Amino acid sequence: MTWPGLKRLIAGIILSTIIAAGGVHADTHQQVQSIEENGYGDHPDLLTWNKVSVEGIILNRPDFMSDATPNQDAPFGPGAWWQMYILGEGNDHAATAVWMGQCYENMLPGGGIYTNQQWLDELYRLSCDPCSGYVFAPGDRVKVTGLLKFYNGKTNINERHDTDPANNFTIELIEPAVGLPQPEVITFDDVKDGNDNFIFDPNRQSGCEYYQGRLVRINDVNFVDPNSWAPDAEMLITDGNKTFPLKLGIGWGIYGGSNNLTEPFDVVGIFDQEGDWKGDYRIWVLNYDGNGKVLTDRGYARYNLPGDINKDGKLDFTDFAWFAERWLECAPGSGGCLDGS
Ligand SMILES: [Ca+2]
Ligand SMILES: [Ca+2]
Ligand SMILES: [Ca+2]
Repeated sequence: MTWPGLKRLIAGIILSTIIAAGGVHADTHQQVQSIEENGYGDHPDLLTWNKVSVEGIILNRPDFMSDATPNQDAPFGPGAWWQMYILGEGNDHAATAVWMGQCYENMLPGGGIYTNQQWLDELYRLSCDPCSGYVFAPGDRVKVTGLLKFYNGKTNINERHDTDPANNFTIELIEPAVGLPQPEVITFDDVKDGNDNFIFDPNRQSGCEYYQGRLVRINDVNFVDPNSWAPDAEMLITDGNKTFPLKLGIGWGIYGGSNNLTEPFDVVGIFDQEGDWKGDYRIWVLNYDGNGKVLTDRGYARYNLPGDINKDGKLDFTDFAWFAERWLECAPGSGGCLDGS
């Protein structure tokens, strides 16, 4: 071989070694969420065992979205489950949900069930960066690597409902505390047509698909039925003309049970889809800080009254009853309570 030929060979070997060391390249969230005309996902790795990586900003605290308390004996469905949304940045106008459950056997025979301790270990593994031990929070920039699975309108990263460690996904820190972006302001007309039906664009350039998974704000709305407020409740908001589904999370500002919003109010939440591939969109608000004007959690309350559990600015029997009702409850993994349980 001539010297120039040998040089090209060496350069080629070095280059391919660098590429191999780089591991899985990151897909955009737009690539992962891409769909066919009927709304079903069309990413090629929905049909392979290749793990896919995406990068973006953590949008939510999983514990405000679902109750992940271990329950290995859950009779139906996944029992305990956990979900985190990862938001694309820059031109990557999409987002991907990362999901797992404890009792896959109820969902997919052969999928297995995590024991309560295994489930807690899995959640702990996913709650912090594997190298540094840094504990994740909303606003962190991370890289998620795992298998893709389409579910009810979204392409998720999950374990394909199998406890086999080969199906694990990983979350790695890229940069801590980058911060949450400002929500994108939308109107009912952006996502609902003249007949109050969801606008569905399979190219995902407009309508509901364009906002799926994104942090959005919708201003000047009323509840259709304010009395349906409850943790995890499905509500409806309206501008007096069109309506949109709103799902409340289980953040403890919502658990307190207080709806003190002055109508009309604004909403900031995650634009989600779960159900029909071309419909069943909703805005998911995971917590409420009691501010009275915007249904969202800005991270601080309207009043600074220690012990005001439902954040209504009053320390009264409601707070006491809430406290008394849960006296001596303790969270799994907290080391047990005074009564030794
Ligand atoms: Ca969709
Ligand atoms: Ca696993
Ligand atoms: Ca109170």
